[in-house]
Amino acid sequence: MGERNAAAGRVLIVMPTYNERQNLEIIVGRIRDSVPEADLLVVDDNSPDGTGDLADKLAEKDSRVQVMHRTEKAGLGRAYVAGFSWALERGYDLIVEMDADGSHRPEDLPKLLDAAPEAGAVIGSRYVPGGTVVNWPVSRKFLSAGANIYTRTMLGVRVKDATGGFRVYKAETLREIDLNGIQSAGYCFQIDMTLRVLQAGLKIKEVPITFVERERGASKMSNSVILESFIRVARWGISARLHGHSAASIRK
Ligand SMILES: Nc1nc2c(ncn2[C@@H]2O[C@H](COP(=O)(O)OP(=O)(O)OP(=O)(O)O)[C@@H](O)[C@H]2O)c(=O)[nH]1
Ligand SMILES: [Mg+2]
Repeated sequence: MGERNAAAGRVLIVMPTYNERQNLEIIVGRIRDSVPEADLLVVDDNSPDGTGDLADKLAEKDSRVQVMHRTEKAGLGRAYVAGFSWALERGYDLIVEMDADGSHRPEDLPKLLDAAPEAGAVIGSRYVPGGTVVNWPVSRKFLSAGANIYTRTMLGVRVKDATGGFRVYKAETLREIDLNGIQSAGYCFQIDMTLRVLQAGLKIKEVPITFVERERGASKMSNSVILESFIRVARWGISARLHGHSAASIRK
């Protein structure tokens, strides 16, 4: 494993957190076991439950863990943009997106990293053969499946899990993208990034994962996050179609 990632280059996992105190230590331990050679950046939005302080304590014990403290809850999209810029400034070769709530299993990460050379970005996918979701209520399954079908239809993307947030980007892919131009704050950020990678003319590879519903802490999914996504995707899709394209086929 060490050899593989040494060949692929330096890996940084960017992990946004908001009130994940109950999850953080467990997930960091699992990351250490699964990908010991990767560095981790926790991007905390001043969580009221003290996640940021706990992250500092973990960072004191482990030089591979770093913490970025931001002042207020501004959405996972903004946290990722800040984390990506941090990674590029420090010369990382592969940048990972991963939730702190245990839904993205660190044990799947070696598989995603192995696929990284084949594409501009790798998505850990729930909706390709072999991918699964564990412990989701029917309502949540509907929301996610519906969001993906809507996105694929509106934008003309073939990616099966365009909203998935367990990903690996090559640094050169992130350099091709205007990160500071990204407005999407919530999970719409994932769709935004999918579109931008395709519009840069790069390939996306989907690798099956097992997605597990969080066991501890509260979801940050909200109606406003869903609405943001619905409106932005409609705007991108309709404006591209008015110009006679699908959004994914526009080259930027
Ligand atoms: N820094 C930061 N992190 C956030 C913010 N919102 C969510 N997160 C983190 O982003 C990750 C995903 O958030 P979740 O609440 O699990 O949202 P989700 O995965 O879209 O929804 P569920 O499937 O219901 O869990 C978690 O690690 C959160 O702590 C935010 O505003 N700022
Ligand atoms: Mg989650």
